[in-house]
Amino acid sequence: MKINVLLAVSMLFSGSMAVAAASAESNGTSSLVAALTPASPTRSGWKLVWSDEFDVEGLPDPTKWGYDTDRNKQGWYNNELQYYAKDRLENASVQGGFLTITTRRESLTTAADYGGQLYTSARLTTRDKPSATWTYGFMEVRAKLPCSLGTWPAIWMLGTNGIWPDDGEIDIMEQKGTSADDKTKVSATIHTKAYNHANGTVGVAPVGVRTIADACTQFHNYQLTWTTDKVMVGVDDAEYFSYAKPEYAGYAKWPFDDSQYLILNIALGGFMGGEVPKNFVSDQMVVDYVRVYQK
Ligand SMILES: [Ca+2]
Repeated sequence: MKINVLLAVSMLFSGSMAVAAASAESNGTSSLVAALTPASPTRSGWKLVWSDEFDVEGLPDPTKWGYDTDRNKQGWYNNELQYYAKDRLENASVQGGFLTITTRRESLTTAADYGGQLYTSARLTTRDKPSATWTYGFMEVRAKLPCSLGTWPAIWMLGTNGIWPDDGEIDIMEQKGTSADDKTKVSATIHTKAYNHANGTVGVAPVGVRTIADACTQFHNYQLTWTTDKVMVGVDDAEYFSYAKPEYAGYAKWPFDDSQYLILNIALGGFMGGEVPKNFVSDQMVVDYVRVYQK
C-alpha cells in the first residue's frame, strides 16, 4: 500500500504567490517525488488555454471531466472487457496532486447498465465540458502507466462531431498489454475515414512506436503538437510520430480542422490489451497534469 504525504508550502515568487507541493511517496524504495508546480505553466511560443493540475482532492473536477459509459450494457469496442464506472472513487480519484485511474477485478452486478463485465475501470473525457474542445494546439499529459499485462492505457482525442472514424481520432499514447515487452513501449497514430483499421479498402494509418523502458514505473510527458497541416506526437520533447496533411486532402484524410476532445482511460483485454492474467487484481494510470496550449 502506498502512502502519500502532501506538503503544501507557500512561497513568494516574483511578487505573486505560488504553491510548491512536494509529494513524498513511500513504497518501500523510499522514492521522493518533488514537484514544483508553477502558478501558470508556460511553454515558449504557446499560451496555456486549459489545464488540470489535479490539486482538488476527491472525484475528478466535474467542470472539466465527464465519463464515457455508453457501451457498458452492450459491451465496449475492440473486444474490451471493462465496465466503465461513473463518479466512483474506486476507479477515478484525485489525491496529492495526481489523478489515478484504477482498473479492478470486480463485477458491479447491481449497476443498471452492467453488461456482464469481470473488471471495472474509468474513461474520463472533456467532451461537452466548457472550453474543453480544441482545434490545433499543444497538448501535454504527464503520466505513469499500468504495468500489468492485459491493460491498455490510452491518452487520446476524438472529433466532437461524433462519427468514428470520419471525424478523426488522434492517439497521443497507447500501450499494449500482451507481453512484458509491450510495457516498455508506447505508440501513437491517427485514424480518419480513409485511414483506419476497420477499413480494408482504403488504407491503414501509420503507427509510431517509441521505447520507454520505464513507462510503467516513472512519469513521462506525452505530447501532441497539432497544427493546420500536421499532427506530431512525442514523449519528453522527442517527436516520434507525425502525420502531415496530404496535398489537396479532403475530410476523409484530414478531418483535423475541426475540434476534438481529450480522453484518458484504461481498457482491459481487447485487441491491444491481450489476455488478462488469472492473478490480475488491479492496476493504475497516474496522471500528474493535463495541459493544453494554443498559439
Ligand atoms: Ca499535479
